Amino acid sequence: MWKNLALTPLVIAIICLGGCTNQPTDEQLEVWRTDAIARNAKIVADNAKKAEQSQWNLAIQGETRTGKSLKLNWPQLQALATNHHVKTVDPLDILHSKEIFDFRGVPVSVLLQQFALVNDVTDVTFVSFDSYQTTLNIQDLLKYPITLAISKNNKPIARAQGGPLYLVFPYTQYPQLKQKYDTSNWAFYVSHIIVGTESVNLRIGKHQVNLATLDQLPQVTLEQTVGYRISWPSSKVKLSGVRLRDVFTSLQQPLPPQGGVIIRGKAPFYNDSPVRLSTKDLAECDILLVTRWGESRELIPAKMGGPVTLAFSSQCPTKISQLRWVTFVEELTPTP
Ligand SMILES: Nc1nc2c(c(=O)[nH]1)N[C@H]1C(S)=C(S)[C@@H](COP(=O)(O)O)O[C@H]1N2
Ligand SMILES: [Mo]
Repeated sequence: MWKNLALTPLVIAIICLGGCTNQPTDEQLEVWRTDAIARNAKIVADNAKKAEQSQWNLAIQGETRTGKSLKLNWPQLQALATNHHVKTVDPLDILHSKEIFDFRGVPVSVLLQQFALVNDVTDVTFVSFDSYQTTLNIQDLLKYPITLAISKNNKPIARAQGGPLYLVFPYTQYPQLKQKYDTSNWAFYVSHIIVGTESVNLRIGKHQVNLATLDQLPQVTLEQTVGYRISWPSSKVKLSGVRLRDVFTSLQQPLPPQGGVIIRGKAPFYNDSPVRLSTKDLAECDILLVTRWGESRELIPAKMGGPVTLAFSSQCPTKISQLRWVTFVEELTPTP
């Protein structure tokens, strides 16, 4: 126990302040110990919060001017946010839903003008740390000061309030925005902006795989409801793609029989909680990388989590079909 306590020397110093001749009682020791643990946890949590903000990045992907995705770090975001304010209610701050807050941040229009091919697309999709996504019309983003806020009433935005980067709409100044964009469009902890839709580019072990490569594999079609609801019909739809196990066979990269594969999507959340499937799971039922949907086999837009989504056939055993469908699949890593 004592060994795990980072403040142990301090605790001992406190114990010894009154001279170390009088032994503290076990109860007194227990109080000090609990105190120190609590203080220690708070320091660790405060540091984590500070680090979280200064280490936050915003990726801009899809139809960018350079054709490549780019990443803005925190100092760059701060520099872009110097003097832009949006004074609005915050409908997600349910305890203060009437109050008008002073948000400071980066107007999305500035990011689009600077980094995106604005004439080529209609949609811009925001992806958040927790894999939440919301899609807006680019003309609205160019017309209204919809903003990625970095501070609220002059304070950094706490994680619990949607920080460090919170997509806010100028509801108070432009009430008409409320009709088109409701509270579900306000996005907490935004980590990615996708202009239009990206092209398929998967990292699979040592390989980079594009759509042409996936199209050479046997195509499988499922007909079922989608495992996440955003932007999809709630009825059954056709989903076409390739079996995960066929991907590894075709790359001549057999998965370890006792191991499996880790699947990560765009959201940073997958770094801590990737979806893991065993080689046995993949043999058991159809687990697909879906690239097309509907009768006319349309490509999957960013609005629907595309270009590549991980899908489980409803024929899979419940322990598999209950797993999270991964949107914006980017990386498949074999594991022993
Ligand atoms: N990152 C992120 N932003 C989000 C959500 C979410 O789950 N994650 N939920 C949306 C929805 S549907 C609503 S109604 C509001 C409030 O969500 P809450 O009730 O889960 O706080 O935040 C929106 N923004
Ligand atoms: Mo919601």
